[in-house]
Order: sequence, then structure tokens, then C-alpha cells
Amino acid sequence: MGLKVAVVGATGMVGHEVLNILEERLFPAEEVIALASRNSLGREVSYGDKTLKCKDLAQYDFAGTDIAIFAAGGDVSAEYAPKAAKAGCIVIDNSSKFRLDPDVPLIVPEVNADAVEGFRKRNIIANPNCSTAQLVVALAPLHKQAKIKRVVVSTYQSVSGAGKEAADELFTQTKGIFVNDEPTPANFTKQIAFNVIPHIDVFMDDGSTKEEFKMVAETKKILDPKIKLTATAVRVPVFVGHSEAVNIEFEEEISDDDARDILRESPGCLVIDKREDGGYMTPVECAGDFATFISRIRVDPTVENGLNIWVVSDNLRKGAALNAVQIAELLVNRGLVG
Ligand code: 2RA
Repeated sequence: MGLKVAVVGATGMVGHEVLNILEERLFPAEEVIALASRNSLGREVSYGDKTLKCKDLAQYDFAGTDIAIFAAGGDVSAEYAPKAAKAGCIVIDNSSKFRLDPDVPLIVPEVNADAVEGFRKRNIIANPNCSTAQLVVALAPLHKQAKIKRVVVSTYQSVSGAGKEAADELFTQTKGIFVNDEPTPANFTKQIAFNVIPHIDVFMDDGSTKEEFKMVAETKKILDPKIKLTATAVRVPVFVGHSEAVNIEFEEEISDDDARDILRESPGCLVIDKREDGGYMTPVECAGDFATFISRIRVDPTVENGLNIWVVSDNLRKGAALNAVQIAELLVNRGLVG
């Protein structure tokens, strides 16, 4: 079956990864169309050994396109995703625009694949925030085994989560510091080189940030509304790969050995957990990989039925492009498209 697939935001970091992953995973696309804003018209992007010329999103007629993966931000999704959906194209949206819409399924295929059927209401499927995606991949199998009551998570999020210009800012600032250049923050609120910033996305009325709110609300929608979750989201001077220190309190007993065995068998999870120097995952090692890596699995003796884990994944892949392509694969495997 040959499908017609459009990638919206093809010149961005996530769009680039979507094209790579469609090709790496041999997605059954007969035609792939790269779409971008008028400014990028004619710019070339790679899809396997092919070169695609970007077309103008504003002029594109989505009728006849089976799937469109949107990776161009909330404003673009707000304007064009409903148009594409109305034209009969199934939209897989990476932005936060539709994630909490009750008529739009929010999908992480390893966790809630069955919910994908709900796409029919609006012809739109939402991809979660990067920090949520890797978290729920690790939490879901543990929740199934011992029922999670409460989660406390602190994130260490790479600059690529904020886009290419933000990644360039880290690079430029890092070089500049060695020649005494005064760092001038543009994409971040403070210096990011040799620093950490406890602030991602805008502030909410209760003092949390929108990134933290997203982790709470999206985990509830994907996994279980009963789970209590509190998050602190922090930007760190790492180019690719988000890391999370996760403290979990369960209703039932679960040992660290049980958790390790369960996670070893769980889809999307890769356990790297030797209690020795280097026996754990770090973000530089996860870049370019598909897995959600889990390390440092240990009992938290300060609560009943508590565990601590360390979760690392490529935020551009599992956190965005890979998850979107996995949703497209889910549609194909269930005969819901084409
Ligand atoms: C970030 N969560 O890392 C965002 C990207 N979706 O900034």
C-alpha cells in the first residue's frame, strides 16, 4: 500500500527527524511531500537518498493526502491542521494545540494505542510533549503492575527542545565564554552555557510553568487521571536528549528487581542499569536512538512502596518525530488509513 504523506515544518529540527525516521523505518509512503512556510519555498530537504523541494504550506491542497505530520508549532497547527483534516487527511500534530481537546486522542503507541480510534471525531491525533512521552513509556508498565499513586519528576531538558535557534545559542554562548564575550540570552531567559534554568515555557498563575502543567495534564490523559504528578522542568546545556529523575509511589509493593524485569520486557524501554561507574544512560549516548532508556532503578525507603528511576530519551525522536511516525504506523497496522 503506497500512502501520500505530508510533513509540515520539514525544514525544522523535528521535521528533519520525521523525514529521517519515515525512511529508516521503511514507512510505506509512495510519496512524501515537504511543506514549509513561504520563506522556505524551494529549500531542499533530504528524505533517504532523495532530495525534496519544500512546497508552500499556504498553497497546498491536502485533498488526496493520507497523513500529514505537523511539526511547525501551535500557530501553524491551529490554522492548517483543521483545514487538512477537513480535506480528509489524517493529521498527526506535534504541537500542544489539540492535546487536551477531548475529541482528539493523545497517543503514545506503547501506552494507549487503542485510543487512536478516537481520531475519527476530528481527523486529528495529538503527539504529547517530549518530556511526557518518555515519562509515560517508563511509567505505564510499572503502573500496570503496582498502580502508581504519585510521581515527583525533575527534568533536565536539552536545548533542542526549544528549536534550532536555541541550540545555536548554546553553541555560540559556549564558544563565546572562552573569549570573554558577554552572553546575551535570546531564546532563553538567562545564560544557558554552563548554567541550568528552572523555567521552560510560560509561567502559570499557580507558579508552575506550562511545561510542568503539560506533564501533569498529559500524563493523566494518556495513562490514568488518578495519578498525582508534580514536576519541575529545567533546561540544561545539553544539545539533544532529555533526562528525568523520577520518584514514584505505588499502591502495591514492587521491588527494584521486579521493576527492572518488567521494564526489560516492556515496549520502547531499554534498561541500562549496572550499579557501577558508567552503568547508566546519559543524554549524549541516547541521541539518534529510538528507545526510552531507564537507569538507576532503586527503592526509595522514605515512603511505602517507593522507587526512583532515571529516564533518558532523544527528545527529537521519542519526544516528537518517532512518536509521530509510530502513530502513523499504528494507523497503517490497524487498517485505519489508505
Ligand atoms: C521543550 N518540551 O523541551 C519542549 C519541546 N516540546 O522545550
